[in-house]
Amino acid sequence: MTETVRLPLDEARALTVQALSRAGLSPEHCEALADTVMAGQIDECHSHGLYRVLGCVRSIREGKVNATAVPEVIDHAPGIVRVDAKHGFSPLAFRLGLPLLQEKARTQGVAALAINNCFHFSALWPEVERIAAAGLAALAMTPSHSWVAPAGGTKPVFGTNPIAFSWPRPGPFPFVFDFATSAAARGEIELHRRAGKPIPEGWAIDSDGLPTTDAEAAMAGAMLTFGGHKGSALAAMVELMAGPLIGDLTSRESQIFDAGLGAAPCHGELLLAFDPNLLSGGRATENAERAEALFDAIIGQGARLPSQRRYTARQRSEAAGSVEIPKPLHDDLLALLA
Ligand code: NDP
Ligand code: PYC
Repeated sequence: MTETVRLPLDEARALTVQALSRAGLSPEHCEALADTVMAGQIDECHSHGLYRVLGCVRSIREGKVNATAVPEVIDHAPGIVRVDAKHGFSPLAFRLGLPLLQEKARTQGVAALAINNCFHFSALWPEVERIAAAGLAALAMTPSHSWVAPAGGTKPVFGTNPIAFSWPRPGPFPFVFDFATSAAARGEIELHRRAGKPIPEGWAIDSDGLPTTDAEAAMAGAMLTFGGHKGSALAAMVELMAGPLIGDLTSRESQIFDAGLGAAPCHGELLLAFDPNLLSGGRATENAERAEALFDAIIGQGARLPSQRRYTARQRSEAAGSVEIPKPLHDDLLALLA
């Protein structure tokens, strides 16, 4: 079993900020990235928690990321906010575009936030949760690098292309799901490789197109979509909606842009926000009750809602005031300060 290290929350955050800052990232980006990776670690989303700091630092050192980028928020149309991330990381761009997205959704019923030219490394649930906290429903999607074969094929075309959705509920925990359209996130395979563990069958094929449970061979071959042709079609939708639709790169184009450097994917992200009150003709309260009845019907039979595991983990981490990470990861993070 891998040895672990327990870090107080403030120490984990300080380590994150120091590592990113040492790599040359501006204070505004350091804060936005630290919030994102700490949220991931607190919710025990290990593939998108502190582990991501390693990839972010590598991306900065490779010289592709604009570490001091100041995102530009553009009031593009009555229902569209555009944020040009100027080749910086996405969390700050999201943070700066969010207020105008919320304002537009409340006025128009529906609004889009198109983030362009961003390096994207994070989970999407922190973003859709923020939108739900403002009483709005949300959808978010983004491509990545072309690592995933289409159903029926053997060569990578799609990214791991996550889709996230949120629905505001009474209390602090909205209904949220957030999943890769591949059988698992790339980060999960990377964590298996780091731990020297095989991956489950059905996640990937090797470079000869044969099923593999070897994480290294999977990363050199192609990942598989979840649900066969269904995940494949959703992955194509994400490519189109968060790529050409908003004037940004597909996962294949992002991979070419990377030129083998192994930096975080660079492309766009599309977020949509919906005002339940305007869209229901002012009957938001009644309709929220009907939504709660739906959730009751799910939970009432012993099924769990997506994000329930995360919310339980969050309560556990907050009560402990600390997070637990593998010792090899802690060592790698400390090495970034040397
Ligand atoms: P998982 O398969 O671990 O989980 C997907 C979703 O399903 C979560 O909302 C999860 O909730 C929920 N879920 C899992 N099991 C159950 C269950 N038994 N009943 C009900 N709901 C369940 O996620 P992925 O590996 O697909 O993705 C992990 C993360 O990687 C995502 O946050 C995603 O945004 C990120 N990612 C980011 C990319 C990028 O380009 N930026 C690319 C690909 C992925 P819970 O968390 O509570 O278990
Ligand atoms: O885990 O697939 C992934 C991923 C890609 C970009 C960020 N996370």
